[in-house]
Amino acid sequence: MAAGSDAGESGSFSCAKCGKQAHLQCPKCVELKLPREGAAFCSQECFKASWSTHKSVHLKAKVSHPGDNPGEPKAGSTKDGWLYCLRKGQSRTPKLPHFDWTGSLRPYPISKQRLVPGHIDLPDWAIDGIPKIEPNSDLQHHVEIKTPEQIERMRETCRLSREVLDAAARVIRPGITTDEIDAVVHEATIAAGGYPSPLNYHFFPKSCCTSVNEVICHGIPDARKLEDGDIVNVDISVYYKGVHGDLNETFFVGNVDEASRRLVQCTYECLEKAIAIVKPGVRFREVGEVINRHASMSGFSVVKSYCGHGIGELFHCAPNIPHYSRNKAVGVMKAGQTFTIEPMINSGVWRDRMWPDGWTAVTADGKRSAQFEHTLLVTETGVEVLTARLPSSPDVLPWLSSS
Ligand code: EYL
Ligand code: CO
Ligand code: CO
Repeated sequence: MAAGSDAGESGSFSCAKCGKQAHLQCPKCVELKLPREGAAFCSQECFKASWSTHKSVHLKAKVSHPGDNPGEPKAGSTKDGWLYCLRKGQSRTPKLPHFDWTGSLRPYPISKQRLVPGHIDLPDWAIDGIPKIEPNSDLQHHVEIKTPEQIERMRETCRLSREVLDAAARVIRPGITTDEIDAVVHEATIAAGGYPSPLNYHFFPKSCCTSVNEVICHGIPDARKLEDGDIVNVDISVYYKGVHGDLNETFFVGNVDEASRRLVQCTYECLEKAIAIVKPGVRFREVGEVINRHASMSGFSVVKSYCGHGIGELFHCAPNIPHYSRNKAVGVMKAGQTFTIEPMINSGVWRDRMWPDGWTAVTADGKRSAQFEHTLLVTETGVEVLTARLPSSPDVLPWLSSS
């Protein structure tokens, strides 16, 4: 991009780079109607030299006023800005797209992107939807051993993530929309000074994932009201103090049938049994054996397309941890590693399909799916569950209730 001449504007500005009198204006700042101060340059050289830092002001402006993004339909053009999501950030449509839906669930319109206040520290995808450090990092191939200082930050962020999930759990009831749950998650996260990691990650439009009934994972919070008898998974990730925490739970909405209750409890037990084997020297591939054994024994199947993952300063990194048996995961666990285990268990076939929105993964047969996730730290003697339930956590998983 080249800076344009400051035609028609009176008043004088100094170059944001060198302080000399400026005659050029950043065209993107003009388009976004940003203050001229800090957007003026004396020369193309100073404009180019400032670009790597200057461009962030455009992105911050877009996050603060996402409704004004060029190319996005204007709010109010259809039903107050509510539109169906179609393909990763590319376009939205007021019409339900054609698809061979596998079950009875359908997408509903989604609300405008939520704002993040300026004082919150942003991960590198917050502005333009593209993670930059993550895909190119060595940590995609080598499992990092965290320092005591990194571990302490992980503890803090994971506890915060747990508190956000608990806030969401407390509002789940028939009649609430998954968008309203997303609002609770978003507000609780920013109130604590964190950034909701899913927001704009690969253009994901919301601050958490809400996966109802046959949705396996990555469901987009939308205008659908939860119904009596639904099951809903809420997946929370928070970025705070430079590290991510990640956990999810599946909740009952009102009165849920016996088969669904068994599925959800079995999925919880799969995660518990997997966590129980975590200690230095154990092969990552063993996790899938334990999970598959318990799920298949109960007559359920294990999703293969989505895996547990390393986590820390990156949202997703090595190791990759499949939840199914006879997997080819490499490596053994070592003290100081942090990763998630997040089994998705189906009541019918293991196979998944993708909705036209490019995110929502559903069961191929339309039967229900459940998931639980924790972020874990391998210790010298075993494992620390960084996202463990707290004394304050709501009593919403009936099989954990004493009476
Ligand atoms: C965003 C991006 C495709 C999440 C997790 C939100 C979804 C589908 C592209 C993993 C990967 C959450 O929480 C996660 N794991 O536990 N992508 C995620 N997105 C997204
Ligand atoms: Co998650
Ligand atoms: Co995860």
